[in-house]
Amino acid sequence: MAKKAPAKETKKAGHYDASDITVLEGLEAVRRRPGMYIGTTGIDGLHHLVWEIFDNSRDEAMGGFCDDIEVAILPGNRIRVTDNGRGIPVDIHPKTKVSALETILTVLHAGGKFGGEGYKVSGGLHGVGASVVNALSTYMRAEVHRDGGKYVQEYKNGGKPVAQVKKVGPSDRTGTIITFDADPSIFSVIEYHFQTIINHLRQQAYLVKDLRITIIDMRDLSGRDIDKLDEKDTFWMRDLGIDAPSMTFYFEGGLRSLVGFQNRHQTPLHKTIFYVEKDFIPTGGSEKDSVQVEIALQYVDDITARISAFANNIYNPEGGTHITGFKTALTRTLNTAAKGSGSAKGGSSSGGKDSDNFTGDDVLEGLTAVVSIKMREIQFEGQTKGKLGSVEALSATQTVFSEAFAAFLEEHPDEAREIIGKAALAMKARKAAKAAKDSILRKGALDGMTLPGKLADCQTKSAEESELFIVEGDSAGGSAKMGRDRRTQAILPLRGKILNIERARLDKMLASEQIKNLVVAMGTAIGDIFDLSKLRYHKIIIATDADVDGAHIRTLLLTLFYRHFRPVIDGGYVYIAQPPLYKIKKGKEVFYAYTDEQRIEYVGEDMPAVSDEALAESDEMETEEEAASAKAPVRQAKISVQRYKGLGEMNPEELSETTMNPSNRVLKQVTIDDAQDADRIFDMLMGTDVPARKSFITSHAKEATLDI
Ligand code: 0RA
Repeated sequence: MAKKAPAKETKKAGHYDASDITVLEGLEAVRRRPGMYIGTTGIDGLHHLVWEIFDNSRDEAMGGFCDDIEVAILPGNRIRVTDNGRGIPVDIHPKTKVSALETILTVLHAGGKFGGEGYKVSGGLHGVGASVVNALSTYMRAEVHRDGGKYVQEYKNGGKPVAQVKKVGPSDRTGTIITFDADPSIFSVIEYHFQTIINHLRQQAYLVKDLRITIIDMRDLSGRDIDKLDEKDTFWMRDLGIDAPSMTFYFEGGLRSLVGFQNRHQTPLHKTIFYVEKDFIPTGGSEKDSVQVEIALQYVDDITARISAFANNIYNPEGGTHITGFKTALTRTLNTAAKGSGSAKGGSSSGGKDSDNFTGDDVLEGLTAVVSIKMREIQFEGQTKGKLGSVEALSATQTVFSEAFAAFLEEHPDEAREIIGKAALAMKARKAAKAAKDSILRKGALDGMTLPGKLADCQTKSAEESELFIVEGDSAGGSAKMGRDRRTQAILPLRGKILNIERARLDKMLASEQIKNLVVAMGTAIGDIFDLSKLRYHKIIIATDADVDGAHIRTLLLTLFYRHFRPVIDGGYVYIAQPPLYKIKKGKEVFYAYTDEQRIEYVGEDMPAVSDEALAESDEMETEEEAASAKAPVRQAKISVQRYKGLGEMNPEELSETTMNPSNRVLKQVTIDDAQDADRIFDMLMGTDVPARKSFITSHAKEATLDI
């Protein structure tokens, strides 16, 4: 555990005792597992060392005690960080015999927390402090200017003090200089990237307004410049007059400047950048619970959102509670403002309906914003601190931003008009995009949402129970609709000639309204997005007429299934209905014959089928008895035989009784072999060999009917 040296009474006499051993063990732990403290021992970890030392100076600046920091990369990749703060206290605590300086540089986590009141925000950037840097350095030197003196203490070999801090001369300024050499036995490479340091320090300069930050790369000195380099004799390296690459950042506007910088290549929609900086004290809390909220934003004329989040000057790429609070407040405030301004949302509506409200996404289009909060006892989610977790930051950000942004919109009518107009445009675009998407879906060739109007669907939603009858012709369709069990049976009539079968190719078939209706009714979609689990009927029953046209249609449907919906066949979901060929009446008894053999069985060889006309008349009779008596004089026997040429000739009751009712009907389950045959036949029918086609049709017409 880290010890708080000044608070403990462990020193007696001399410089080393048990507590120092604890300290050395602490630093040794850092050396054993550096990754736990700085993430990696690669190039990122190396740069972390710079950020750690810099953070201490920056915290001094945030406390208002420092306005100038210089980071120098010296020859040999030595880092030197100078600030003009108060200087780390160097007086030896009479009881501990250890200076604040030595504590900060040798005790884990002692950095920013030391001195309590001096810091508003405790903890360095990565919360581990300067002692970690010391532990991972072969050499460290601390130089402090305060109380009229210049004090120095050096450390070697991973943080071991060479001696106590010593006054080496007078000084008329205040400040701290930390110099260190990263340990090459720890880091895989020791070569700082000037640009990486520039980028990080530029960002930090935006976050701490009125702080001047200078970066100097003095690694490549030559001739006279090398002679001038005396790092121990100067306060600011920049004062040596050495010609070295350097940059200085200073942003009066803080986050406001950062937003301007981020928008430098954009076209802003309004001139004034919104800015707020305020301390939020939660109800019932005190000063120490306060959350400092700082936000700047400006809209530009593109559609992406650029929101940067910081907590205690740590960048949070994944946002967190402060961003949640900000977005909520942004959406609400803009909706309220838009309602107040009436015509803002295109003048069509006075608002009130949810659909007229901006969504969270609407108000983000074209937004550049930086949200930065500072608070004590901060909590992050995950190891990398990529996301702020502190819940207090949510209401703090929401409250501070809501108030300030509403006031801004009121005081800046031009900016308000532009911003609300921008969100309104985004809302319009969103609605238009949705409408377009919806209409594409509606128009989509196989959109399962829109069942064809021709389909008389069943009531049940259970696919296992559901049956789809594909019937040939509208008149059969009408009878089937009347004769069905509407709970479980759906009817899809196909028009008599569904296609010019001789010309149609399969891909063209899919473009046909008739086939499309079937595919939509099935629900599975087709091609890449085919999904058997979406099949809406577990029995798909092809009920075509017992003639050549019927055979054609059946062949075509089976080929369609075979080529495009094979799993539907494999699953055993496709059937062929077998309507009867004859209706036979013997007195009051009615038989249906599904084959000629059956007919002969019922009425004998010599009994011819009656004329269609006679029976057609009899169908119009009111009762069976009347019909029978009407025929009696013609037949002389009370036996009549009717041959059905098509399903359309059956009345609803007959169709129901013979073909649809599960307890009477005969269904043939289609096998993959059947479908394959159909596919072959289809090819032949489609073939260019016209004579072969003709001969097949005539010789197989009967078979095509009866073979099923
Ligand atoms: C503790 C107390 C005081 C200043 C500092 C630490 C301090 C630390 C660092 C680290 C880098 N630069 C720094 N500058 C100051 C305040 C002591 C007082 O009241 O004067």
